[in-house]
Amino acid sequence: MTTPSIDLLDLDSSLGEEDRQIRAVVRRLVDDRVRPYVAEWYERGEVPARELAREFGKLGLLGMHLTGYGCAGSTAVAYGLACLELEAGDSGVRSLVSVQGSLAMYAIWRYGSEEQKQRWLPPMATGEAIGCFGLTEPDHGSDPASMATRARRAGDDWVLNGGKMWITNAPVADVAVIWARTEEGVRGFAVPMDTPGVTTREIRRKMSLRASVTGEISLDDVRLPADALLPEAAGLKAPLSCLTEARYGIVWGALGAARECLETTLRYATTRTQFGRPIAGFQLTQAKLADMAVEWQKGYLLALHLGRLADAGGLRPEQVSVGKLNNVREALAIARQCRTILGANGVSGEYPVMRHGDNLESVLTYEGTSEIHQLIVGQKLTGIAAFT
Ligand code: TGC
Ligand code: FAD
Repeated sequence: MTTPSIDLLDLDSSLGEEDRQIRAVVRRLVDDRVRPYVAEWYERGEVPARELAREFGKLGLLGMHLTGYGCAGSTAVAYGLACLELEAGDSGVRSLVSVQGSLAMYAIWRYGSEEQKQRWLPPMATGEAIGCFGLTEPDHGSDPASMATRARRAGDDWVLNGGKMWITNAPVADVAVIWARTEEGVRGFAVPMDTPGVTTREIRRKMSLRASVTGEISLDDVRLPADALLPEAAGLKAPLSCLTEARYGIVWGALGAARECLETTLRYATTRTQFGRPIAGFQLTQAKLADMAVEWQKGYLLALHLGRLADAGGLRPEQVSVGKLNNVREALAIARQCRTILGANGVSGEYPVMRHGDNLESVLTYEGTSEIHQLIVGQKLTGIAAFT
């Protein structure tokens, strides 16, 4: 059965040919390599991250919006569409790609030395090497300025001590971009994960993002050569600028999770009968479907607008916050509402809706909680920072 389109405003018609082609390729990849397996990965809490990274690398999805060093140099809109399609499969799969490309690779690409770029970016673009991004700590999440991880100079070397928590890809990573406090303020380091003193432990029993590998990183007298320092990254502004990149991908990704929920629900509601008629024929169901489709379209318009601002070189961090706040919040509301329409089947892993809803709980929290994004927008509106 064909799914009715939720693109009521024909927004797709404004996409360029290349953007559509990239979207079609990613959609096919998700159909072949994610959709048939993801419920099982989710249930087991395991995902073949290395295998997937290589497949994504083959298609040029890793760091696809970056230029040089084996990266595809695509438009921001194309990168967004790729995130949407990946997250229609599962938020964890999109996370694998956005942490690799927008956080770890972007940090090295933007702030690294030429040697660091040559060493890490080509194998990361192919998926041979996996990266992670360590900003959050057990006691410092929303407020990374208070981080406790320290880096001190020891001759020409650096010695790192501390710990990072909730780090996507950490247990499977070859390199971690670690942010630490030094005497000169916050600095970033490209830390090979096999450096003595680096240990990682997987975080199990997550009830969300189960098809994503998350871990803790301990740094115990980790001695690094001087060239591990990202020379151009000085101050908290550097990691925060990486977050802007990844948050942009989430603006789009959340729409993918919501689209999957909505399309599943439309198919379900038009075939499931109660009281002698399809449940889609009840006014209460149609009101829910209409409201969700309207919100989805508004989110898509917003993502397209932000993408076009980015492609024109003028996207500001607080504009990305507007997108992340709105699209994740609405995607979660859509997932919850869709679940009601599926009745008992809504809680079954046979359907993707509850998995997406559970995933979106993490998406609402990571990359800046919804409250943090409200405060970023509030600060822009009022000129008053209300974080402390
Ligand atoms: P504040 O004084 O506001 O800013 C310090 C400097 O940074 C600049 N800045 C930014 N630059 C680029 N992009 C941004 N988003 C920026 N936000 C701030 C700012 O202009 C300033 O520059 P300068 O030149 O004046 O020095 O810093 P603050 O300490 O008051 O913090 C502000 C706050 C709360 C907004 C920030 O700390 C924050 O965003 N907190 C949330 C933390 C967070 O989002 N962590 C995410 C960790 S990574 C992750 O979750 C990955 S999930 C996996 C996946 O993506 O799939
Ligand atoms: P807290 O900061 O303790 O916040 C708890 C609550 O208090 C929230 O509701 C928050 O909004 C609220 N709050 C905090 N401060 C304020 C304030 N000033 N005003 C109002 N309310 C406030 N981090 C990484 O560095 N790299 C990763 O790869 C990564 N991957 C992740 C993967 C998953 C699955 C998850 C769940 C998290 C990941 N994170 C990662 C961590 C994530 O970025 C943090 O969880 C997030 O920034 C929030 O920090 P916290 O969990 O410590 O919550």
